[in-house]
Amino acid sequence: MMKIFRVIRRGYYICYGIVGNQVIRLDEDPIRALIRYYENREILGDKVNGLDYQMLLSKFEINGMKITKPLDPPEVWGSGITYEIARDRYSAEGNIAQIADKTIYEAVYDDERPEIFFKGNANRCVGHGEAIVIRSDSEWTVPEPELAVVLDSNGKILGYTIMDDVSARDIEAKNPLYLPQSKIYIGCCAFGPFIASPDEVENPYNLDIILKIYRDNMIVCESTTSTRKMRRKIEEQIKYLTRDNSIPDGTILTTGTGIALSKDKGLKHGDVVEISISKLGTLITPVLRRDNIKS
Ligand code: DO4
Ligand code: MG
Repeated sequence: MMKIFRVIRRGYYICYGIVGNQVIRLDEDPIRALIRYYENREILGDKVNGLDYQMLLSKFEINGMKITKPLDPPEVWGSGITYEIARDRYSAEGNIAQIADKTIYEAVYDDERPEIFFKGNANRCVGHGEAIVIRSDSEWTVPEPELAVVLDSNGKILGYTIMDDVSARDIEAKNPLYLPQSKIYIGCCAFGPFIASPDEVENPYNLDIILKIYRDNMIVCESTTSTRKMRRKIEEQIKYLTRDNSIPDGTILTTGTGIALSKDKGLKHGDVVEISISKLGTLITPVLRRDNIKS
């Protein structure tokens, strides 16, 4: 059982593994370390004493070490409308396109083929304690708290993590052809705080997900769901992602949201989003609005 996290210190990445109570400074990059662990349960590195990992997660930065995203995903993909509630909420917002007598969201929910979309790459993602972004042209951007899997190039699950599929819902609601603009931009995606090896999680279909949004230190939105409600199984999502499509080692697939916030629950500049998933910890990210960021 292993968890991997990464820090930046003096401009360099350092990658750590947690095995039981031991912290190990890993000898290789996190994707190689996850593959090695997956293939033969081996971890290369040296034990470290005195690194208070829990403190680092709660303070984001200690002793010149700043926690960051646990790896640099070469590609991030998303699945959509994998929960009934997402189908219903997405279908209810505005003048939604139809296929025959169903909204496009009802149609994709019922179809054999899932919705799979490109979400970005490493430079669009942030980690624990780093800011997610509201686009300057969006008035309704929401967090989507999701279980995500880290894959190798054969589609094998190397690990699990929390992902926030931050989405400019108004842009997609206006016209579904705008989906890439609602989903892909700098700061559109957060994940971490760590990657857990599959044996840490055991059953990915029994995890509680809690979302909290803080504004001026008060909770302004709180919602919960469980991966028990995921209708589209992860293996099925991976099957479609990898069909006639090669993915590099370390690709992340985020498995869809079971919490779909309405228009009055959109994010605002200065909010803080907190997402917890059983066995995967808590991912905390401040929120910046692009046109409020001073360059
Ligand atoms: O087109 C809709 C995207 C839905 C989505 O991201 C989700 O269900 O999580
Ligand atoms: Mg999503």
